[in-house]
Order: sequence, then structure tokens, then C-alpha cells
Amino acid sequence: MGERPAEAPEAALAPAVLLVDDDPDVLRFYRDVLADRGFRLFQAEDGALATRLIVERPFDLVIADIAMPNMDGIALLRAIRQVDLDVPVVMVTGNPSYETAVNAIEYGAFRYLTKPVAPALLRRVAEYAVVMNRMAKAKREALRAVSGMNGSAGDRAGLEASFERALAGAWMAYQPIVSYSERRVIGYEALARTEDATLSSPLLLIEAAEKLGRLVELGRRLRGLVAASMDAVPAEAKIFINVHPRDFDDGDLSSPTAPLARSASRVVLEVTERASLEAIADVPHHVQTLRSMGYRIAIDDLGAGHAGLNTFARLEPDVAKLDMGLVRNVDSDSTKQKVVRSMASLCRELGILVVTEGVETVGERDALLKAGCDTQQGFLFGRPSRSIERVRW
Ligand code: G
Ligand code: MN
Repeated sequence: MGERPAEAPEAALAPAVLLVDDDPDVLRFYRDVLADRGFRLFQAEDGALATRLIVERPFDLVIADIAMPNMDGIALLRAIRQVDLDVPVVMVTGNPSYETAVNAIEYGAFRYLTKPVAPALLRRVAEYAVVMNRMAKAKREALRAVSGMNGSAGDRAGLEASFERALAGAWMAYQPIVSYSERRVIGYEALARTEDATLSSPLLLIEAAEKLGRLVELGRRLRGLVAASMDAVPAEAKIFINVHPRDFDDGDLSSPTAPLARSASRVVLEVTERASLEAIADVPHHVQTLRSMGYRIAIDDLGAGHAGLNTFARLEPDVAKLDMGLVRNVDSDSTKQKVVRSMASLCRELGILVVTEGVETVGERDALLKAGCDTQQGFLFGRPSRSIERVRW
């Protein structure tokens, strides 16, 4: 064979494996079993040292004890996911129980092994895990190449780490909603944004919160951000903010001492038609409470849901926001024109203000005006932006 092309030193290195156990005999056993298998072996006697090593350099595999003093294996797994979303973590226990097994797997342990671990099994799991780590990295690359997204964390511990980062760095972008005939901004929609690459879109962020059972916390944080920026909003403009159906069950939304409550009469709460209100008890009562505090209610993405008019009927909204699917190319689609015209006229009959979303072109704007929709939102008038911007007509 001829000479190999020069490789980057890091790529040429053997897989790095970190062994974590508070029992030196166990560490010695692992080293013996995995010696001469082409791994570079590192070890730590506790979770704190393991965490430091993980921060310093990447590993291809971690094999960790579950029951350790100070920082147990699950806590270590969570710490690892703060810095590495992919590295497989094999958890080992001397006290197997159904509960710890479920917990370990739920948090993203790659495998759950019980002591004493058979040498052949340990070797096989280690070799397989190292390949899986490469696969996870390749998948992430593929997703980035195909969709430009960073891909979200595969397991619960990783998702938690991403979610924490996203929550800490969350901010609101504001997009104007205009009355075209009056050339006036009637309000702004507040849209959640994050700096976290794996949870970059609001949909991913909400999905993560749903999976982690942290929707209420997310809702409070976003409403708090809006409340804090109310002073920058012109007095005559309303703020539209998306709420999740689950938020209705959160006492904070209807609490008179919540930060947003002070500005309730300037706030429109948007509830998407895509979500189901079925699981929420007594929606009309919640809505009535919110109205009495001064909030208005909007139904969002109207025309995109397929849940019939259930959500609409139960909310009795003040505002209906037509989904951008109806708006896109409405100027060249007579069916869409007809649908928009009849929806707009029905809403007028019910005293509901119609807002059309996602208006991008002059053609769409004019077709919507002709169909009776004067209140519009979309890139044509302004993109969501960090500061509250005026519209140049
Ligand atoms: O479902 P909801 O209306 O809350 O979502 C609004 C989303 O649509 C925001 O994320 C916003 O960035 C995006 N958006 C706003 N205006 C436009 C537009 O004119 N075109 C497109 N494609 N997206 C838009
Ligand atoms: Mn919305």
C-alpha cells in the first residue's frame, strides 16, 4: 500500500473512553477488559472530576457508575449533556432496580448494565457505542446540510440542557400589524426567539417544553419578557402574544399580580386553531376571567387547523388571524379569494376583527383588501425585529 494521506491529528486518534466509578477496583477491571481494544482510556473517581474532563476534551464514550457519592450517574449524565449532546453514556449499577433503569434510559443512557459486567458484554457495548457516537455526529451533520438546522438533542438530558440555554437566552421579536387604509400600526405580534441553535424556532421550543412538561414555565417567561417591554410600545398599539392552551390552566395567566396583568387592556392573547382545547377544563370560564381583566382573545392560524370550529366556538374570539396558507398567492387563486372573502364577511357579522398573516407581496395585499381584509401583517410591512419599529409607507 502507498502512503496514507495526512490526517488531522485528532481524527487519527483512537476513540477516547472515560471510565467513572468511585470504586478503584471497578476502574481497574474496566481498564483490563478494554485494554488492547484500540481505545484511549481515561478515568475519574467521581462525577465532579468526570465533568471537568468532559469540559476539557471530547469523549467518544462514557461508562459511569450510577450510585456514587456527591454526584450520582444521572446528575453526571445531565452535566455531560450541557457540553456534549451526543456522546453515549453507558450506566452501570450494582443495585439494579426497575426505577433506576427507567430513569437512566429516560434521561438518555445508552445502555444500562448491572455489576458484575461480563467482560465480553462490556467490550461489545463499548465498541458499538463508539460507532453510534459517530453515527449521531454524522446525522447531525446531515441535518445541518439538508435543512440548515442544528438538530435537537436526542435524549431527555440533552433536551433539558438545550431548553435551559434557550430559556435563559430567550427574547421577543416584534412584528407590526397594520390597518392599511389608515396607514397605521394597530399593534405588534410578540414572537419568541432564542439563541440556542438546536431550539431555534418557536415550534421546536414549544415541542421541547411539551416533552419536558415545562410549558407553564416557558409561558411565564415569555409573558414576563413582553411585560418588561410594554413601555417601549406606543400607547395606541396593542401587543399580540401567543399563548398555549395549557397556559389557561396556569393560575399565573389570570393572576391580577402577574407582570402582564397591568397591561391587560393592551394585550391580545392568541390561541392557535392548530392546538386542541379538549384537554383544558372549562375554557369558557377561563376566557371570561381573562376578558374581565381586560385581555382580548384572538384565534390564530384560522384555516390551518382541521379540528372543525370547536376552538373557535369555545373561545368566541375578538380577533381572527387568517393563516398565511390562505394568504400565499391569494392574488392568483380564485378559490382562496372566495374563502377569504366569506370568512371576512362572517367575522364582520360576528363583530370579529380579521387580521391576515404572512402578507409578502403587493399583489397579496391588494387581493386581501379587495376581499375585505384591511388589517394585515407580514414581511411586506415589517419583519419581526428586536426593537419596535415604525412602518415606512
Ligand atoms: O403562527 P404564528 O402566527 O404565531 O406565526 C407567525 C410566524 O410567521 C412568525 O414566526 C413569523 O416570523 C412568521 N412570519 C411573519 N410574517 C411572515 C411573512 O410575511 N411570511 C412568512 N413566510 N412568514 C412570516
Ligand atoms: Mn401568532
